[in-house]
Amino acid sequence: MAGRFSPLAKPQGTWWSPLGRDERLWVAIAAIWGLGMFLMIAFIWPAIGNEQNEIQSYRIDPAEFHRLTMEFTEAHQIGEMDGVPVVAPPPGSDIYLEGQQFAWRPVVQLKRGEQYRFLISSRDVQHGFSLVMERHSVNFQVLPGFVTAIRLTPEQVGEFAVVCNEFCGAGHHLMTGRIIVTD
Ligand SMILES: [Cu+2]
Repeated sequence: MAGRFSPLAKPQGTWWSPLGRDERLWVAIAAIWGLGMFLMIAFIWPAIGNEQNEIQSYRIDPAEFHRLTMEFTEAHQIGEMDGVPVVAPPPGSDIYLEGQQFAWRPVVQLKRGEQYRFLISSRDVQHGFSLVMERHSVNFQVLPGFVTAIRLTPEQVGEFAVVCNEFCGAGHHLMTGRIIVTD
């Protein structure tokens, strides 16, 4: 009796007996399904999908990233929106976008059909970067100390919200950035 509740004792019952027919079937279905999803993600969508974003990341000192963002903002500022600077960098340029409790800085104004490279990082805590834009819908984590770089060619004119998708504090719900695309 004493051995019955010992983790070393052989368990009682029949659950360790060989798999039954139904169990084998369900394990096989799950394995095939998993393999199918792996093939879709790794090979099929990259070959035929049109929402593929080339995403890179590298390490950076948050203070250095902040300095680069300020430098970039000063160089290209054209105005202000709700206390956040608005920048209009030339096509082809690198764009620094910094998340901070509770805002994305700066607001970026782009030209339709031109390519830009976004460099995105956080100054303080973990944030989420979520953008819904034709061919460029992305959603990823933004961490202090890491830069996420994405190439973006806006093909639609309009105002796009950058939503923080990671709960980052009391003002999280207010943390919306802006990307403006003009002709
Ligand atoms: Cu946030």
